[in-house]
Amino acid sequence: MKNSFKRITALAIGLGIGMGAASNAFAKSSLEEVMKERGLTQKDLLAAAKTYTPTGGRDEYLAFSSGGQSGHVIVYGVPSMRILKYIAVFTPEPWQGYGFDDESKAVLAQGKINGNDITYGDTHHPAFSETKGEYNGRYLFINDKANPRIAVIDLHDFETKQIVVNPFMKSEHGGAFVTPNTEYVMEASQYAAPFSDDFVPLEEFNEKYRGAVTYWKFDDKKGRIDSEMSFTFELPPYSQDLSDAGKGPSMGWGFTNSFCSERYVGGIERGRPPFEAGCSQKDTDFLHVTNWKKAAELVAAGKVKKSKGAYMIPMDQAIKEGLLYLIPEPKSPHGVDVSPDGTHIIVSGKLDSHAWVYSWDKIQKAIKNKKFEGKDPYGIPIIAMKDALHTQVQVGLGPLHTQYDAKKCVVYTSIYVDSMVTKWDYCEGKVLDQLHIHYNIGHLVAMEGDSVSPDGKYLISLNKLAIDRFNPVGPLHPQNHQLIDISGDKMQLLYDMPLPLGEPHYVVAIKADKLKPAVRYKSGWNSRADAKSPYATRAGREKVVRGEDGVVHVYGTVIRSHITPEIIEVEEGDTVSIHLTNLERAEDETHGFALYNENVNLSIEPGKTVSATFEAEKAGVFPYYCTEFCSALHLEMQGYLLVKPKGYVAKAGAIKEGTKYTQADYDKQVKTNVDTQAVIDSVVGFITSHNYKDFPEVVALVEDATDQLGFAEEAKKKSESYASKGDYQNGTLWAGQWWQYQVKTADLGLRAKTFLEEHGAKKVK
Ligand code: K7E
Ligand code: CUA
Repeated sequence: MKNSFKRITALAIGLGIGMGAASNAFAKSSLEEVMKERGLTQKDLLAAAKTYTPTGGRDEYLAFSSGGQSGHVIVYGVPSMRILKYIAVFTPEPWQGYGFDDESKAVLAQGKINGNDITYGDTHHPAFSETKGEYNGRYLFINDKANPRIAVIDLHDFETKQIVVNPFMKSEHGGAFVTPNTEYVMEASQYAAPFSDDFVPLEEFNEKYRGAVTYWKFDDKKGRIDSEMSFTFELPPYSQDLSDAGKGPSMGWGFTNSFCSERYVGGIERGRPPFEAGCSQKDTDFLHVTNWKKAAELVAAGKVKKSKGAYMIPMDQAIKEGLLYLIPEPKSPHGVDVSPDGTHIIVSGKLDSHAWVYSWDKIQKAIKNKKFEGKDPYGIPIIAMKDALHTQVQVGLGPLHTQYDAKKCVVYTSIYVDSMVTKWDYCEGKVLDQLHIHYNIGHLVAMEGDSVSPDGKYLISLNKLAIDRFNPVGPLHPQNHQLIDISGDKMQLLYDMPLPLGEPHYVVAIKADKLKPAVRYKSGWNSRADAKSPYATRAGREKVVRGEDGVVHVYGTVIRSHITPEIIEVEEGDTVSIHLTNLERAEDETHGFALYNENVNLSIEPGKTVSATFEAEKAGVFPYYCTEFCSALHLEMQGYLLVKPKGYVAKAGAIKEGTKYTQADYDKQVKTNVDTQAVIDSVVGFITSHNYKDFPEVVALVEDATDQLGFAEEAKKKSESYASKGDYQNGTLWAGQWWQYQVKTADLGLRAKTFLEEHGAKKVK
């Protein structure tokens, strides 16, 4: 009997249906028992110990992952691999109210193309802002491949602030990559297309279709891209791919890959061999080398003309001024990665088993000596491969991207076809280690791997497929990010994390302590514009007014646990604009606002002011409420929008009370309140008799509790005033409100007390 149970359990584990077994494991008390029950090895335990983060623990790094077609950015901790946030970027996202409030709609509207709303993105490459080549933790940029756009995310509040649309491109891939002081954000096109917006037949591909690389000027003070001062290089129709910015000795230069430099145009249906055949004929493609520093000087000197309202440097001008060069590179390359010291550039060709290491020193010499092997059909000088190459290393089949280690000369290259990571030395040109992953790695990321001083430690393999790794969830599988320990000589696989949101391409990871996000906004803040909102409303100043614009403006507030106003009356046909300010100062006291039928859904973090404008087309009753479980009386955080028929005349009479209250009710409530106050006093006694001021978290809680107690005092006065006049209906109700504030105070006080107990606060005299 016992044996057969064991067998069934083993079978269940083998089949991956070990739910019962897993929960049994919890009942076991010794490590050995748990290991046996779950079939874990010593190696597993070691891996677990390296990733497991106990409750309340923090991660050393934060990873910002592209969210692929979701158009978001995914934030997770390393090494725990716990997902912390999805940042809405190109796509509406209800939890954050993104694309539902007027303020964020304005950001999304910046991303319109030819007047069309584009409410998704194909995000590929996130990049941190840098100072002297180090991540400074202030901004994150990300590109949209499908619709050539770049977004700016402020890491002060993890919100998207700006979207810029490339005026020349019709698709892109080589963004976002930043120059060492975030002077510029690089964006290179992918599929060649005419710069103009009209029809151009494919027969004119060579003459009229173009590639490009744009250097978006970043205004660090404003935290926004300055389109006016940005410029674009016109490039041949070579299907430009990834980019990277030079640093150190290569500072001032940018590098951009290409594939299909054959300039092949497919057309299976016309009987032409497909793109994939025509785009892989030549043994080499071109690495584009652009001098942005000198280009910026030309722009500043007024020597660059504008086209479509933006600075554009035509190829002949770039050639004449010495701003643009080509170098042959391995066929159909993908990544181009500049070394932390800026001396080398690694390019891998997907259809070549080698990684190629270029020497910036050699490239520079060739440019200086005007030593070229010829020109391309557009007259761009070509530096011979032998005059640029440092070495070639056989790394495996289908090498894609390379990341740099903290150890000098050590790099990791993703090997797509062989599904592995190759660790190698680019100075000596030798392979050091290889690790198989599951399956088909795309990008990979090492900690602070794109900075001038990579940290190494962990590597994450960003896999395209998740076959046999997780419980099946239908034909569409999650992606799989695999955490690898690279601190030793041998790489060690630690953990699989499924990522079920779009196809993430690239990730960047930053030391967590470089990020200092806010816990609240300045009161009445429009977070998207980073300015005080004209609709900011203070407590007691709530109002509904018909503005000069004919719009009914509701200036409202939210605070535990009520929305003011609780009743909004408008007339059918009115345009209504509801502006809500969250009066909370307490951490994590976000309120939501959902309104029936109008597609209004807001997220109002402490201090924030958001607006929702809509047409009240039909008369009716429209309940609204808070969507965040913000307090015990959260369900009661509700109200009604009453849209009255035109010319409606109110019927006489007051609202009939559902329940009548007497003096006995009043006395009972007051007794409860007095008892509650005793609890509060004892908690306050505990807190003040300890060194709570040494704990900023507790100081914040105490501040919040003091506010709530102040509100309780006001309600108490109202209650007593009504009762003294014999109005026990209002007296009881206000006594109830007085109690509500007491409950919030007690809740905060208890949280503070628990915190002090858990953190070993000391008694003071
Ligand atoms: Cu998928 Cu960098 Cu767009 Cu490679 S990219 S994998
Ligand atoms: Cu505010 Cu629920």
